[in-house]
Amino acid sequence: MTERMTGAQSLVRALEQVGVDTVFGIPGGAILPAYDPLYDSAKVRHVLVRHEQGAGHAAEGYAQATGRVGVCMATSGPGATNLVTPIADAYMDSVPIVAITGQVASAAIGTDAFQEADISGITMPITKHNFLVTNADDIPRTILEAFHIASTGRPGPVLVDISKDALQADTTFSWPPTMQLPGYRPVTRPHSKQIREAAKLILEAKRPVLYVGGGVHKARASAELLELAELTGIPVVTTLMARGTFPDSHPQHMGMPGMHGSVSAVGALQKSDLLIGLGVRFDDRVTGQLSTFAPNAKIVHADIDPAEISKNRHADVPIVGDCKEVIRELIAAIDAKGDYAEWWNLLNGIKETYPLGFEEFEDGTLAPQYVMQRLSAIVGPDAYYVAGVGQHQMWAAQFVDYENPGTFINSGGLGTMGFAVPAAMGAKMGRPESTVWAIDGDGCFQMTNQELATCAIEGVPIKIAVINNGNLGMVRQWQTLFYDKRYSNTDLKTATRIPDFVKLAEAYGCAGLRCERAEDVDAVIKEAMEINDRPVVVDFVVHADAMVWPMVAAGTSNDDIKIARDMAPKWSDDE
Ligand SMILES: Cc1ncc(C[n+]2csc(CCOP(=O)(O)OP(=O)(O)O)c2C)c(N)n1
Ligand SMILES: [Mg+2]
Repeated sequence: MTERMTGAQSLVRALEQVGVDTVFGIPGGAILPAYDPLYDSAKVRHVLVRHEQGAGHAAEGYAQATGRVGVCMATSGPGATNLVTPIADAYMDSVPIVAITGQVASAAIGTDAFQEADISGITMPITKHNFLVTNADDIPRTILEAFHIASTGRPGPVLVDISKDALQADTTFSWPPTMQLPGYRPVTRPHSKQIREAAKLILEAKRPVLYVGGGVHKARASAELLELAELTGIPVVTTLMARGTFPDSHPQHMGMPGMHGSVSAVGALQKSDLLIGLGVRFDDRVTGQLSTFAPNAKIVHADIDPAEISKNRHADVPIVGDCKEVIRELIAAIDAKGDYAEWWNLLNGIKETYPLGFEEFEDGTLAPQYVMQRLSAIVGPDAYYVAGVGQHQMWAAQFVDYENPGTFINSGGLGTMGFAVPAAMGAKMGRPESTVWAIDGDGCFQMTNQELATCAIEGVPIKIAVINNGNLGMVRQWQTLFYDKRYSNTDLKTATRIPDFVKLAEAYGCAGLRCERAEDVDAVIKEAMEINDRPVVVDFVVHADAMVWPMVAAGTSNDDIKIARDMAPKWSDDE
């Protein structure tokens, strides 16, 4: 099919052709030509957000909940630069989004024109790829390429910056265009020799661990993972990005490793003689001090991105490939069972001795971890939980039980405060039939809560648990531990009800509830679960001094994990 139309019309047609149903954005001068045909599209719903950062995180939430590419749109200059944070966030967490920005007219590029910013230059290091389009004829092909790049191989953000004159020019639309991506050929099939080597190491190992990261769910390989784990009997740890990829309730699950991981997960890695890393980055938050990380372990490292392999820790057996195919081939290659009985004795001992726990407060104030446990118990594992960044995020990772892949959505790599509300909105729009709870901090919530207006107006009834400890709690925790309790600029004074989150919720057309005592938690959660005609904000007023434990202090060894202040687990009886 070939039709005459404007560049802007061809953009909207291309979006329809690649299957876009939702775009989050805000118009402005340079992108305005695109908003005109968008007005008529019967297939693409544009959601008018209140801040472009919200558009970007909403696209991420949509992408993570659906597995499809999320889309956001902004105008040139400040509109585009407001997308920088979510683009960087998507890059760090390998989230497939396409960001479409208007650019000043091509003749004005480089003249410091009104609202000009070199957004393709700015985002060069934080996008998987980006395009500057100045010719209307290139728009459909560029859109097709952008969606292909964002969603294949290691997923990630792609920016398409289109000059205003290209949007306004006449062009011919024909579909499908031919992609021109020489050199872009992600390797998905693992090399069979590497698989054989890995299988051999697995059989020889006495203390193997499946170290599972966000890449496994991105490859939609959790069923294969379960099969491999049960076939081999190897213990599994799930990183922050992999919570739910392997069921928490499974007896082989050792928990989350890392700075705030469980003793059993951290201990399993440290004492292992073989780590089978699947879709992981050996991130510093998992390894702790790199030189002392899993000192006796050989490494099998499978990832679709060859740049990840041996980036932080040398891989004895590197495997480049899609995790689904890698795991399938490992299953096929493993024809006997290793003997891991002693290993399991040790690990089960650690798991029993050091379960996750928390402190209750004698003055009757609410423990935030208790709120998580009750949310988990009442709301259940079929909901999506979307966290902000800070202590509440760690408690959400620790104390909510995840049974289903992809049900915990958070900002892992970049650690972006303000992620939760807009990402929850995007997740709910992608999965309208599911319950979506944002678990946010009182600090984070104040960064992006304006998207409550979007949710209320667009009919997106998310639920938000604000874990209100009155402080930038995670920073305060570090001040308690490492800065002699000198609380420089971490008291938000939220305890003085500035703002009053219940009134704020109501001002935005949402329901607002408050909970301050343990005995009310269940009733408030149930009340929130019953409100489905508008978003609900619950202000959980919790104790300011609750801390996240266990903890491996930044830069120290995983071996020095503490289960509370100055309290180390006893490892001695194991070797
Ligand atoms: C955009 C941004 N600015 C600053 C930080 C540093 N930071 C990390 S956690 C945190 C505190 C978050 O406070 P709150 O949302 O109240 O969560 P809490 O830790 O109290 O649960 C801060 C300031 C960050 N991660 N992101
Ligand atoms: Mg806080």
